[in-house]
Amino acid sequence: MASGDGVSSGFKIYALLVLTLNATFYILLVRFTRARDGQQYLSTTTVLLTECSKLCISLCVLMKTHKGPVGMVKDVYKNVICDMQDTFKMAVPSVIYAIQNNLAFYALTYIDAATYQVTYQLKIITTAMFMVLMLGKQLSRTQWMAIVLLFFGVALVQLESIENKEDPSQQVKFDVRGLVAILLSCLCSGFAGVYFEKILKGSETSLWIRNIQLYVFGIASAGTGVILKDLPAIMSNGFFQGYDRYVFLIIGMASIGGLYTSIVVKYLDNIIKGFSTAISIILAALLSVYFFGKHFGILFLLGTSLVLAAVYLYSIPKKPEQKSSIVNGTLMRPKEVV
Ligand code: NCC
Repeated sequence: MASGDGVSSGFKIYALLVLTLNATFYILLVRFTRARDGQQYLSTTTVLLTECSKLCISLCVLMKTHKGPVGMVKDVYKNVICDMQDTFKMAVPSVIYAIQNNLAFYALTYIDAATYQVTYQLKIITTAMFMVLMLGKQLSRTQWMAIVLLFFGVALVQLESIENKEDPSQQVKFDVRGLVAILLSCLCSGFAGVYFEKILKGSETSLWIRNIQLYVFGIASAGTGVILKDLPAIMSNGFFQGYDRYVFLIIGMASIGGLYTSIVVKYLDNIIKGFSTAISIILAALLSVYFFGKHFGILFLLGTSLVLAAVYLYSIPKKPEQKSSIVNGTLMRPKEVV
């Protein structure tokens, strides 16, 4: 892996590993808390607390970079408060991410973790779509083929989930509301991810300043979500209703996942982020067997294999354009050149 950006390949692999493992356990944990009986916590409040925690962590990292609070305050004042026009660029992805983060909780109330994780890979398609539309990225024929393969893989997994629904012993939950939520979530993830990458890589502004800008608006959008959706419930049962150590763990993991997402997008890109989460499909599937007693049939395995094959095909780098050469005065086609 190229390392002309000041960080080692080891660090990039480490960041991808944290992202993947964290996402795997995060989805399992959200699914576990949404599937259990008892008073349910409000997902809007966890999204809001996650934004607050990411803002605090980003400020701490910036403080460490500046070796003290004075440099950090100056940096934030100059780049976040004085340059409001620039700061406002992050309002768009923050609103989209707030919607997406809430959709994840909604979806995981209706479908199981492994199916969610596999279906959510559709975001590779939406990300590719937005890469083409917003960054002018060109995709090779193999890469488009990979996208079609991905469709088939995901369709197979869904087929099995729908079949399993008839068998109560399998305890697989699949509800069309969950599917719609995932599809919307994929659009949000693709758009917001590519938008963030475009802004981040299109200017000199540091990652942590960009994150602070994003999380300031994230708090505002998540706060609006809390008021619009759950104000009456909070008035009657409190902000922290249904909270226990697992919910706090979810907030911690969501913060780690978000911050590492930003690191991976900065030093790699959105597509590689997609590969790393694809690995978590396999882990989530294996762990679902252990935690939820889920059984997988041939369709699930086939679908998952197709999805992974598609992810692999998509990652094959485009061949550099081969030029014809003149050898001994004869024009040779690329294959003929020795
Ligand atoms: O869906 P995904 O990420 O694209 O969502 C990105 C998450 O990162 C946060 N973010 C993004 C940029 C930035 N500068 N700071 C951030 O905090 C956004 O708020 C958003 O939550 C993935 O690629 O699949 C990934 O998936 C999520 C999560 O599993 C799904 O969104 C669940 O539906 C992962 N998050 C966690 O594991 C907590 C993320 O790490 C990878």
